[in-house]
Parts: sequence; structure tokens; C-alpha cells
Amino acid sequence: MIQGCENQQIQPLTRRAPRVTYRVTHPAAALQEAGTLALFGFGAGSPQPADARCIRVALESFDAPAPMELWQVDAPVSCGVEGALRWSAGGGWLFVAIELDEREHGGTSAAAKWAYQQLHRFVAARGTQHVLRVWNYLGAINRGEGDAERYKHFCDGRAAGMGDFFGEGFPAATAIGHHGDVHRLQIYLLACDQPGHRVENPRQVSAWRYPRQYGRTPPSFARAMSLPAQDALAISGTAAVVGHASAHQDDLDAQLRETLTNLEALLASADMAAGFDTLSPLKAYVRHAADASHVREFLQQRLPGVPVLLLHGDICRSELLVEIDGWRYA
Ligand code: 3EB
Repeated sequence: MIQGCENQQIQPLTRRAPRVTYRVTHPAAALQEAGTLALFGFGAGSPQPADARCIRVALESFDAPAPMELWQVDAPVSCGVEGALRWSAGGGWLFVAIELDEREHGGTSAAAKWAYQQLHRFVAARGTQHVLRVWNYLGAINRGEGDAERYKHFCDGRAAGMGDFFGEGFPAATAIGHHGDVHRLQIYLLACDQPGHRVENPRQVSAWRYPRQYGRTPPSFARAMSLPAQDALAISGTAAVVGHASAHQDDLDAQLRETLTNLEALLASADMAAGFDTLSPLKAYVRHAADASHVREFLQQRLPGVPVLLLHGDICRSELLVEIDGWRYA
């Protein structure tokens, strides 16, 4: 008997994770490859092609020549510009970036609020409403004491702009201070038409439960996000935080070791095999330029073969010297 299609079991498409790679390449060649969703250059000297998929991240690379970061999906990609937003989409995935001058939006907190409102309005309207991973770069992130610190204002505005959009749980995220124009706020994200699975680190208090000493508004992010097909883990900025406290003040090696322990705890928490490999691109954000070569050597020894992009950036707690984020494919 021939079954009508109304009787067929339609399997929902599972969205294969975008491939993230670092490459020393000419941007035009990378943009011409099939499925290129986004292309990132790092630092003021990086190429800036006039293509909505290209972002120049305001963090200087410690590598010369600086590699570019490439995101690729298994589908045709379309892209465009809408107001302050640049976007690209394909195969159920959406990349959106916003870049603005805080002074034009009433300061750090108001700018973050406005940016997040723009971003979630856009993703919701496109049906790719599951925001899985967000990167935030602001200038002078540690300027100001206590509650007056710029990072704290950013956290206020981010939470206000998110509103109840993340009622089911926060995306994975990174928030790093750049050394470019202090008023420049850059945010970009990866969203999907299917939800991911949030992962927390049992060694750490969830960021949104941090006690009051870390600010009025706890940081709104998940420690990691397993992508819809569970074929990759998007790992948030991870540092030497144990419980809610920063560990190993003034001890770079101990912070690095603690950070790697936190990364392994996240893999275990996501039910993934231990370890990172040649397909697991990581970024290490290093506060002091003088520490960069030591961080590189440490990671080459502890994570041989793992692609690591070393970037000059400030971690949102001034006592933290290094932070690592990235991807692990299953
Ligand atoms: C920490 O564990 C370090 O505010 O989005 C890491 C990742 C950190 C993301 C954010 C902050 C953020 O609390 C800081």
C-alpha cells in the first residue's frame, strides 16, 4: 500500500553546527567559499571588506600574520544591513552584529540596552529566535570603581535590553574589554531556528546567581551552549573562577591551570569526551601583552595541536589575567 505523505513521519531537520576555523587567508577567497556565514578580522590592521558578513573585532591579535576566523554552514547564505545591524543567514542559522558609539545612545548602560533590544527584535522577526551564543566587546571595561565600573553598567544595560526575551535561559557569552576607541561597543551573536541546550559548570556558581558583591545586575550568560544537533559545544568565556570567587590572584600559571580545569568540567557537564583537539578552535584573551608568549607556550604544551587565537583583551574582573572561550565539536 502506498502511504500518503500525511502519514509519513517527517523528521525535523537537525541543524548541523557551523564550522569555525582560523585561517591566514585573503578575505575575498574566504567570502567566495560556499556557506561562509561570517568572517572576522582582529585588530585595527585587519582587512575590512565591504560585505555584511565581515566584522573587524577591536581586539589586537598577538599572532603575525593574524589569522581570520571563518564561520561556515552547509547551505546558501544571504546577508544584508538593516539600520545598525549587519546580518547573514543560511540553513536555519543567523549571524547578527551591531556596532555603535555609546555616546550616541546615552552611555554604556543605555547603549547596551538599545543594542540588545535591536538584536532580539531582529532575531525574533526572522524566526531564528534561539540565540545560542553572544560576544560582547567594550572599551575600558574595568574603568570605574566598584558599582561604577563600566562592565557593571554594561551588565545593567544588557539585562534591561534582554527583558524577558531569555526567560527560558541565557545564551552562552563572552564579554571582553578592548583597547580601541573607548566608546565603541561591538556585539555579535549566533542564533538558530532550533533551541540549544544550556550547560552550567558544577565548579562555578551560575553567573546569573553571583552575589551582590559583583554588581547590581548579575551577568546574564550560560557557561556553555550545546548546539541543536548536540554536535558542538559553544563555550563561554571561562576564567579562574571557582564558586563565585576569582582564584589565584597575581598567579598567571595557576589561573591558566584553573581555567583548563573549568573547561574540562564543562565538557564533562555536557556529556562530551574529555580534551580538545585540532578541530576545537579556542581564543585566549590576555590582559597584559607581556604575558602573551607565556600563555602561548603554556597552551601549546597543555593543548598540543589545538588552534588557539591569542588576543589582547581585558577580562571583566580586574584580577583575572586570562580567559578562554571557543568550540568543541562532538
Ligand atoms: C566569569 O566567569 C568571568 O558578562 O558575558 C565570562 C563570560 C565572564 C561572559 C559576560 C563574563 C561574561 O564570571 C567573566
